Amino acid sequence: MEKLIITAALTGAEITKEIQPNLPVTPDEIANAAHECYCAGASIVHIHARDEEGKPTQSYEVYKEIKEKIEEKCNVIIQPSTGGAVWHTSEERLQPVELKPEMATLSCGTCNFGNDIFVNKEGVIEKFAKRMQELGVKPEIEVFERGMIENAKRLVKKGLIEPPLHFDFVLGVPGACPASVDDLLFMVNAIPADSTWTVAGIGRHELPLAVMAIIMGGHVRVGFEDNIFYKRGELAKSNAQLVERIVRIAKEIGRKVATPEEARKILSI
Ligand code: KMH
Ligand code: ZN
Repeated sequence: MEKLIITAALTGAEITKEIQPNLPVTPDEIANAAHECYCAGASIVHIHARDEEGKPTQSYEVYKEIKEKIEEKCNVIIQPSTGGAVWHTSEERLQPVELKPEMATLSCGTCNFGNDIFVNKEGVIEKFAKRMQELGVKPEIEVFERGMIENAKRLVKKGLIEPPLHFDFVLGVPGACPASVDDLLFMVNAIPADSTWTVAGIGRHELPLAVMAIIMGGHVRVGFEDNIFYKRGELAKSNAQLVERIVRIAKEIGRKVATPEEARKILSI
């Protein structure tokens, strides 16, 4: 089995310091959290930027500062979000791709997102894919619903993304695909055979789906964007604490953890 790629989704766009006081929001906090997660065993950090008031921003400048600060500390794969927050315009969302990071997310469809709608029209998805292709940025295809896999396959047919594809199944978002074992299998069985995949279980689904992925040969995403608790009723101390647990479980199950260099090879970056 391939080594395990652990992604740390450090901040997200929805969580606040009020509900998770250890949430990294400033560029320094995000870079420190990225470094801690790298030291713990993460090979990818998924980044959402915040402005000086702590609100989600897709500002090129803020992402640049975060990227530079992380690069000063370690060679972890930096994966900015192009999803941003549900209220960002597509122009805002695309800005961090201009930094030519090794990877960026590419959400491949529209879905309910709690009481909001996360809008990704076909034309916007294609525009994002094209720009990533032009700049040599590897897309991580974010899948919140089954149909999004078909949208990604259409992008391949149109020559806008190239196999091997890398998928992230985000399961358990209220209003989108739930997070049962059957849901995960349904997704995994629908992707092209040469693809790689990771799973991001939301809230209490994070840990069981991560364990499933470790066993199945998939990869794992954990972090405050998806889940702020270490266990029921107990907030996590840091993103790194969540990464450390995955490393321990992987070791117990006999799955080795990938370094960033190994992750680059697995993902054909
Ligand atoms: N914040 C969500 C609306 C991504 O990073 O690409 C979208 C999201 C996906 O988090
Ligand atoms: Zn995200």
